[in-house]
Parts: sequence; structure tokens; C-alpha cells
Amino acid sequence: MKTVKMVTLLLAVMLLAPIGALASHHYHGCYGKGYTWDMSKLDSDQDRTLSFEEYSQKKVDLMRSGFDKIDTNGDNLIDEAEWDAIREAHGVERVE
Ligand SMILES: [Ca+2]
Ligand SMILES: [Ca+2]
Repeated sequence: MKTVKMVTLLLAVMLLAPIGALASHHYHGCYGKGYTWDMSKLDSDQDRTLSFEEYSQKKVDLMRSGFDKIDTNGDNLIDEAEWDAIREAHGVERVE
């Protein structure tokens, strides 16, 4: 049961992580200010094609950034206190 709860929490974090970034004014939409139309900047192996991993890496980096902002003690987990802190920072009522 505890595992299910942690997985649910992790999924919620993955979906809501950009909200955390928004609070600190570092999230600016799907790809943010760092979005580029310069394909070579996304093409990490420089083979002049984009794999899905290359295409999506910026989004992954943004989600990681949001996760790290919420994970204030840096243990690579978001506990309830950290979750409550970011929720309260956004004025969101706790969902029971
Ligand atoms: Ca490539
Ligand atoms: Ca943590």
C-alpha cells in the first residue's frame, strides 16, 4: 500500500512539477525560454536526425529541474512535507 501511495505521489509530482517551477519563475511553457529551432542543439549525437530521446530531453530536463526544486533536502524523493510546502506556496488546498 505504501508503494502504491509513493508511486501515486511520484506520478502526481511528474505531472505537477512544472507548477513548482512556475512558482520560482523558471517555467515558461512547454519548452520554456530555452526552446530552440536550431535542430543541431537538440541533436546530441550530431547525426542530423532527432531521436525521441533527443527531441524530449529538454522537457525531461525541465521536469527534473521542477522535481529538484520541490526536493529541498536533495534525497531524490519528494516527501509529504516537501509536497505540502510547494502546494501551500501555490495556495492550493490539500486534497484528501
Ligand atoms: Ca541525433
Ligand atoms: Ca526530499
